[in-house]
Amino acid sequence: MSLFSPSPEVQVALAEDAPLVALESTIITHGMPYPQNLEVARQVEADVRAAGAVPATMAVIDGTLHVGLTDTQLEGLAQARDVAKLSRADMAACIARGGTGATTVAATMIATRLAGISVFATGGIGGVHKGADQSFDISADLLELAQTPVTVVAAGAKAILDIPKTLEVLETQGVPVIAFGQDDMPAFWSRSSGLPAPLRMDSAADVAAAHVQRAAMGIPGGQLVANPIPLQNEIAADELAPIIAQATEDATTHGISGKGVTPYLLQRIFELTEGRSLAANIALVRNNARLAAQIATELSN
Ligand code: PSU
Ligand code: MN
Repeated sequence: MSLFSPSPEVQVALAEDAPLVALESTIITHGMPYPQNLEVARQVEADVRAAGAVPATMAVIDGTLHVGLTDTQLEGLAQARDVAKLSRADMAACIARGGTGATTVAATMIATRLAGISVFATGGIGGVHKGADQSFDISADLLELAQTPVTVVAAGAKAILDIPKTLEVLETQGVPVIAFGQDDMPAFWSRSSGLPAPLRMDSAADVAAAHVQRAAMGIPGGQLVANPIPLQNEIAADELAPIIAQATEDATTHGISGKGVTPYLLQRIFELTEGRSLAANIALVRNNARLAAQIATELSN
């Protein structure tokens, strides 16, 4: 039984050991509104190609785990409503049932490993939510980073999360958190969270070398590369703070829990910033895709 279906382009790249960059699909179905989600998904794939690598967007469609999507499949996902959000817990069940779903960071990492790909680009990872001492809401993304050997390029964790606690969990789980080109941990829409990152690297070659070293030593798990949003696209943290507080309060008022929390907060912040959060989000995902392509190129050399 073949566990996944590569697109023709991905199949060729895998056979030739060409650089590949995995991309997730929850950002398309649950992270951005249509039609911007489709435009971004296409643009990010184009960015990966322009940087000399092959994009592999992951999704489960009618019971098949696709590694690399056709444009028709991408469009179908972008327009679909009520698509399942698949993480480590539900991806296998969805496939077994013949269902359709978008992959989160955790599920995309699993697909990435199955396909033999090493690098994955996204916007932001899930983490420890504010109020986690009561809700226990900690994203499966953190535990996936601890066990699946994929280098994930993200713009840090969103300020909707408790960033200090997210860093603590990553440290406990033995996940290298690498700020790229600066000392501070980035915070998604803002270049700095005000907290120092545990590690700093300044070149794609260094990130690739650390990935190889970890594998050679048999240390399970991946690396998180926290790549700051480009300066011209940044939204100041103090400007966002009241908006995030409002969105978080609204989530509590409406009794949102479990898988619904992150999509609800993203949608609410989009509304409250009148779409400005989206422009920044798009810029940082593209920036991450370009860095991931460089890391993948270093790894294939
Ligand atoms: N953070 C973002 N944008 C996103 C997500 C997280 O800034 O689109 C998505 C990713 O797919 C991530 C998932 O893996 O939300 C985390 O969901 P949860 O918090 O339910 O684990
Ligand atoms: Mn959660």
